[in-house]
Amino acid sequence: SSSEQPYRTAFHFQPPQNWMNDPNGPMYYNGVYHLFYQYNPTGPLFSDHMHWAHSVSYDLINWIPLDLALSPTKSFDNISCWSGSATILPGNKPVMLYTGIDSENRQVQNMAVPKDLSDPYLKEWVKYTGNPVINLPDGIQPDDFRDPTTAWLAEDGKWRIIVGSQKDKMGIAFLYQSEDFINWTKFDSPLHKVAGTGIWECPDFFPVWIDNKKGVDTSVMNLRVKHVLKVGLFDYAKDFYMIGNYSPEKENYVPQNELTPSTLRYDYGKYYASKSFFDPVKNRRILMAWVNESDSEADDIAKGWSGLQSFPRSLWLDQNQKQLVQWPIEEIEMLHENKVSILDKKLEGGSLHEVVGITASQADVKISFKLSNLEEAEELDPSWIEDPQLTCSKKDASNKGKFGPFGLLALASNDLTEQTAIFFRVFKNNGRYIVLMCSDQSRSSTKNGIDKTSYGSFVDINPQQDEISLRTLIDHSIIESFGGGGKTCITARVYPTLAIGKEARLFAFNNGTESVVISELSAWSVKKALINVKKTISCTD
Ligand code: DQQ
Repeated sequence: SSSEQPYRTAFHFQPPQNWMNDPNGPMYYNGVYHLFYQYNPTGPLFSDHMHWAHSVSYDLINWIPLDLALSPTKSFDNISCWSGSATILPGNKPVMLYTGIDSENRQVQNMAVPKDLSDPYLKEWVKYTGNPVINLPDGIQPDDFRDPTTAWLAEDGKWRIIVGSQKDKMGIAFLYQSEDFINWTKFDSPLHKVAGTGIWECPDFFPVWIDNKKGVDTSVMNLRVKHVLKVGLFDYAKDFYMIGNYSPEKENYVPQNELTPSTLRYDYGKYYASKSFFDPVKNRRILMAWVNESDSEADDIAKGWSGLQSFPRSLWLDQNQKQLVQWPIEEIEMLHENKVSILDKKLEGGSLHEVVGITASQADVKISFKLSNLEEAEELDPSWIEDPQLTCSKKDASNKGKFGPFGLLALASNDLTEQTAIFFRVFKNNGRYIVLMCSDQSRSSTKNGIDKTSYGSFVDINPQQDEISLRTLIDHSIIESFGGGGKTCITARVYPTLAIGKEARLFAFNNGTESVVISELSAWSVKKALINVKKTISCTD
């Protein structure tokens, strides 16, 4: 029941029990969305024998659980079936490439196809008997070669994929080509590589339109697109991305921003091993990611499960062409109820305003703030820029500034001892203004033994012109926040002990000395979705 399992989610994807990590092979096929994921069917911790579990959906909200799609059974994958991606081949034929850990403990790339294309759910998957289709390259360690991407079709009529790797701490995206999806040859130069970044996990490579928010199918190549290369840096457990130009003639990728630990990230909280796919129904690119736990292994064993998928986001290139923008998919509106709104409400320095009338443990909240007299803002100390996450933990929600901290207190207990604060602070910097966004978990739970690290980053908005907006999805133990219309995203895991279920409260707060105006707040309760609930047919039905 929910009182024994206060951290299970209502609209974030999770299996009924056990360990889940990366999303695998997400795709749309013949009216159905498919999500496969890394799964340990035997318990709540990661295992030496990973499987692909499988669920399908008609709306990306409600999910039907199916049998395991891939299990470690053959010499080419009998230790584990690790992450991989889907490609829809001409003639509307889906195919999966995935990493197998073979009987010799080597990472190799394998292929699998649906057994029966007329089965609407593609329940059974057949491994190609000639696997592996790609062996370990010379000079690469056997455990440093994994996570093939969705393929794109080049103008020469051959497919391309990249596979993540490293050599001497140089992160590498190896580039392969194939005419038939079975025989693959490696290009001498990788698509991209960066020294010192360690292994690149779950790379993703896809085009985005330079001038609109729609999605682009993975093989589209023209002057109106730029290409995103996303890599998961294992050493940081974060997904970083570059935006740049891919030139198929030269088979290389020239990013406009280099990959460093302080470069662009999909999300500045917990968000890893993400994968995107093109949704032809709504012409958008959808992104999902693994959001792991912040509690202890003992906690995971006690609750019997570990890991969530982020709520699906659509993503596109920002107008300034320098970063991506992400936003929860519009299907969330199917689950909205009890809308409450507030207009033009002044929040004095040091004040709170409770949002009543919704279920605060299961909510979707949009709030925007208007600031005047910006000249009063605090002067920025340049050292605060280098590491915004650190700045957020030093200047936490209790640290009074001038403009900020102001934002939301989510999953707050009656006496406010428990609260997760998602907030902004505005600084003056050489006559201009910069906006810091933080998610402060330090008071999220009275429980110990939980990682309560604060997260933060800057939001590329100009408060002289724009309102400062925040959207936050709250779902029992996950809080996903989108600042500046999705320019900066922060996902956190929290485990309140008092602010659970009906006890949880939600506030707008301003702990700065300057007042701010809530120009608009809209909040909804979010209904429970049907996620991986096994339908049992009984006589009383
Ligand atoms: N998880 C998979 C790997 C991948 C890693 C194994 C990323 O294929 O590199 O479960 O979380």
